[in-house]
Amino acid sequence: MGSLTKRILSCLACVALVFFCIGGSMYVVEHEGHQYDGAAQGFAGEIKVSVFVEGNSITDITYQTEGETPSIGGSAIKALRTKILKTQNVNIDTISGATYSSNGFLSAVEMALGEAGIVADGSGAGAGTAEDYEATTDVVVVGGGGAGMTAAITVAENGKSVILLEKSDILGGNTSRASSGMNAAETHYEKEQGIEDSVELFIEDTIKSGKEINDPELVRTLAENTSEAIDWLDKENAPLSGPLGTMGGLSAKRTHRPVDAEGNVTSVGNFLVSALGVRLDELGIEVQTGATINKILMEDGKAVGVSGVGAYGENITVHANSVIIATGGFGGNMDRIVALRPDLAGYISTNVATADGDAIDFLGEVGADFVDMEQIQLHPTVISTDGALVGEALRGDGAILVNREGVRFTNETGTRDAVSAAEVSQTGGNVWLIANQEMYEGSAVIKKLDKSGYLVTGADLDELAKAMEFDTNATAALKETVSTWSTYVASGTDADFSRDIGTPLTDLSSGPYYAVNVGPGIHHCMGGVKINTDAQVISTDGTPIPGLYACGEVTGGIHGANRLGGNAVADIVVFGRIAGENASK
Ligand code: MEZ
Repeated sequence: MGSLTKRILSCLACVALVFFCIGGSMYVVEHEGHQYDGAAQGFAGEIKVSVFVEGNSITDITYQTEGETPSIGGSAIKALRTKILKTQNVNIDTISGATYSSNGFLSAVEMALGEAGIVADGSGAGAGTAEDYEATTDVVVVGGGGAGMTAAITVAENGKSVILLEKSDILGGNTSRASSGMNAAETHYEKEQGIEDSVELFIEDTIKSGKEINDPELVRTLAENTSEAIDWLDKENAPLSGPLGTMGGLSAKRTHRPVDAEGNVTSVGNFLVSALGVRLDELGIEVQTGATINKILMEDGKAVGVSGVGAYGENITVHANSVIIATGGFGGNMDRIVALRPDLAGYISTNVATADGDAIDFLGEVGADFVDMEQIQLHPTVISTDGALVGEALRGDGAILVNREGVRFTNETGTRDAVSAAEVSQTGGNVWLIANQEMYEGSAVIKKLDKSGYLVTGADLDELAKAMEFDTNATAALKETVSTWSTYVASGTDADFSRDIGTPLTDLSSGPYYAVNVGPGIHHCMGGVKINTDAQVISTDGTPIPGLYACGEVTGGIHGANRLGGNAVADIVVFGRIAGENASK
């Protein structure tokens, strides 16, 4: 802004009038203070802000964004705006998972404040104040990951009012970490792609992987509803329409995957969180982020709401006819993990920090029962430095695992418990996942790993081995391993580990090659609160707790002792819909 404009602005009255249009009607909003504008680049376009300043205080911030996804960038910007207004400080952290949007918004605000000539350092009037929040709705959903978002959308589509409360600053939870896809059987996509599969096979695979301790009725409900869940996602503009993939322990290619605008197979988690975030917005669903819920309100034995605290210490109370708990597992809370499973101390976790298991306490207080709590899963391909996930479907697409001696050591498409256990006994407890250019082309997942700096590469296997710091023996072994593997793909038989080779995208016989160093990491809590097939929470006396529902990773019993990759995404959509349906009744 030039100095002339600045002078004109400072001559304006202390109440700025902002005009904007919604659906053709002109609205005039009054803002206390002088208006200063700023702009900066966000994730996918420019973020423009108007900051209203009175004296040394920021009285309001309005913004316009281009291309920020509502659920990620949009909710990060909303959270940052609230934080700046409440703290009167712009020196705040960016929001994890939305760094570009956060940086763009903060830079635009700083630009406007520079024009205003004030330093927002926490000294402005109103810093640290926060009003209590109290509301009444038909249904309150606690937890804004995939299960909670699905449940809230289902409630709103049933014509009922719903408030979605999320502890973190942004929506998505652990769903945003899922990479590979969603398992579903007898879908129209399977038919179109000529895949033979059945609900019964889905059930068989799930129970076998779960070592037969799964609740068979919950498994049947999951399997029978996946096809309809896929149709529902189509309708919500979240089609998992890409080439079907496979994961460890699946007897059919039933992993449904999304594609991005360029046609690359992309990560299912972010795809769903973005698409469902758009639906939350379209349906006008109220979302409160930064809300830590610690109590279920009960009246005459029925759940009638929740209470907790907001990000600024304000009290949060929501009264509702029904309560849905969708807070995820506790894989982000090492204290809880180690208390149940001391053998898992020291493992990295793929989970978001807010997957902390708070709900175990407040569900326990209202008499809920729990199952299989010590059943905690290690995912075999996790980056040990930061817990980033290397999607399991990459192995289904043809990648192999080799140890530091350059040798395959297991069936890469075995179940997660088997592959993780095999990795632990290799030198250093970590291994290399090998892919090639054929896989790289068409995979937004591999391209993203590359962009994030996780991959090493080589034009041929000698170069790749050098990049992996293999010695001469390991390099020779790697070349032998890949050449043998290519013959196994050609013959369709893995003479070493009986891997079901299927129809991989590649036989890995040609480069360039890519590799990523991985090992096991804490991934999924199979145990959790007990539910029935209507997603009602079951009490310790075996009866459903009226008005109380749960869905997603907070629940236990579906996955038994070992979840199949791709079944968590199926779980959140299927049981999110069931919880939403029943809670709206
Ligand atoms: O189901 C999962 O945990 C999943 C989709 C993970 C992955 O490997 O991508």
